[in-house]
Amino acid sequence: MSKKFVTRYEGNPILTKDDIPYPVQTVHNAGVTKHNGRYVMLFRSHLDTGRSIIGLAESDDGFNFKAHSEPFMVPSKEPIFCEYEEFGVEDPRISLLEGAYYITYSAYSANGVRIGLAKTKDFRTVERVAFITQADYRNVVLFPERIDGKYVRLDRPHSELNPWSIWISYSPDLRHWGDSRIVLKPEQYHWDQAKIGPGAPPIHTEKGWLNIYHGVFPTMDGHVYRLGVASHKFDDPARILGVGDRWILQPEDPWEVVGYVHNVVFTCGAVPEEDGTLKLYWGGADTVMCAGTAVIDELVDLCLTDSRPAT
Ligand code: BMA
Repeated sequence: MSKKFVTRYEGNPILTKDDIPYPVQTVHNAGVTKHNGRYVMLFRSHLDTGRSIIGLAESDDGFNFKAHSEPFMVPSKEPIFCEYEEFGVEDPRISLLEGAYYITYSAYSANGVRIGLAKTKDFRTVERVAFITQADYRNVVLFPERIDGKYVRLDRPHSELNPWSIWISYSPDLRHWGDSRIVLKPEQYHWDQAKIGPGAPPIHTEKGWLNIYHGVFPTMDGHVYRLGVASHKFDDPARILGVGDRWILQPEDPWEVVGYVHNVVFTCGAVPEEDGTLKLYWGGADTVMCAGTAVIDELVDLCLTDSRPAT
């Protein structure tokens, strides 16, 4: 039997639409962080219009979450923002950066999909900061600290010519981004051959930044979404130290195999713990939220010792 890198929580799924006090069709693709010793989850929900909003749930142990009575983010009514998020807000990622929690989310409108940046200190109020990409971007994760004085992110533009790949970009102020370079591409005839994208915000480890990303494989029965890992050099994250050849998680539980979109495990968040493990969170079949644990060193070793080419 091949090695299991992620141990699923026995109580999965940890959050479903039945746990939400307002009407939603799904609970999936959540960013998770710790705030004042508690776990805070921002989850995406489809409404019965097919558009998405973002809800908030909290937990003491990282597995048993209770949702707040109201959504946390719905499409903005404010000028500029309302033009670009009318069709919904999706797939939030949370990074604690210099004392504030920054949320990157996909904003959908007739103008396409682009990335919004929002900010909160307490998860009670939230303010929009700016749109930080043009259209045709999803899956943006911020590094949790400045590197060489600059803010850094991994992003995933989509274009027709290039296979959808992971890029890196830099900013002096979190609003203006540039110096973009491609760092990680799908590998041909491999589990992540169709497209890849950043998943959880990068995690600081002793051997570089751990990047848990999603990769997609096309089959006659539709696309399969799985998760894999890459390690980036600590002081120069444009340099990849290794990319794990094997996936770390694939759809296996019934609620990952069947749902709103079949055969999907999709992460937007992982929380590192002091004991060297991390809690990994993923949406199952775009329908429910699931959790599991992994040993950080094992994920890093997979990147460094059993690697496939990065580009
Ligand atoms: C991607 C995004 C995700 C979703 C995944 C599987 O393109 O839309 O939000 O989880 O597809 O449907």
